[in-house]
Amino acid sequence: MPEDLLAKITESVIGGEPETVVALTRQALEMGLEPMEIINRGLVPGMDIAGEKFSRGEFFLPHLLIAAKGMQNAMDLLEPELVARQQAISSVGTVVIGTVQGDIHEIGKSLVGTMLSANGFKVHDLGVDVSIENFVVKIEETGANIVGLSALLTTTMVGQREVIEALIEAGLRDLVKVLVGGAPINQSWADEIGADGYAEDAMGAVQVAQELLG
Ligand code: B1M
Repeated sequence: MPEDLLAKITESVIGGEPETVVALTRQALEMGLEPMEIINRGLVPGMDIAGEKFSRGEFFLPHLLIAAKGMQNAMDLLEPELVARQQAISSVGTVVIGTVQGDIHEIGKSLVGTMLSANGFKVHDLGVDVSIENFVVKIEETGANIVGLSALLTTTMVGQREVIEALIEAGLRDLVKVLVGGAPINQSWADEIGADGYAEDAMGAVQVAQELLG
């Protein structure tokens, strides 16, 4: 049953069993489950529960790391499937994406990058803990239409504002749309810092990016 399999994926993410996560993810694909369904109903709930346990002091950093390893290994399997399922469209725009300075959370940012790429955007992923200068330099170098700024911590979300300020200073603000996201981010924060768009998840990011480029 797909429900049972998704529940087992969730459990094995929480239980810190990366090899089982990958084996079950492969099984789910073979059963015909859609990659986004496996991500949203199997893997992400596992990460959320691991995060909640961490907040309650039941889990420590090594638990989060091993849970993340399970999800990342499963994503290695799912990413080519995600890309293959989308229609190849000629490039609809260029995106520079990264997680802001001081923040090393990678999985959500990478998923957003993969979905943008699968939907025809040319994506330059700068990785995590990206300095303000690196964002600016890459935007100049690539002539990107959109910059995607991910932040997972309340202490690093201010980095999104700092990138916007640096873009204004560099005279690039009118040339590039700013898309922000990450667990602590919401529309009112995006409005407050003068971002052009906010998305709650990876599919939402694709939709907003498409809207931003008209
Ligand atoms: Co961290 N961590 N973590 N962590 N971690 C959170 C974010 C936390 C909520 C856990 C908790 O306490 N409940 C908490 C933040 C609290 C806060 O600030 N309010 C937290 C903390 C406190 C920390 C540390 C400070 C812990 C410590 O050291 N004491 C530390 C900080 C390190 C740093 O960055 N400097 C830390 C470290 C880590 C690990 C390294 C162990 C690991 C990351 C490993 C890795 O990425 N390679 C980790 C993990 C795994 C998590 C949780 C459990 C899961 C994050 C994740 O990957 N989710 C997380 C709790 C949680 O989120 N439930 C937590 C799955 C992923 C698909 O979702 O990243 O939300 P997400 O991305 C979504 C959306 O947010 C959105 O779309 C994505 C896909 O749908 N989105 C965008 C993301 N970016 C977007 C960009 C967009 C648009 C949408 O446009 C550009």
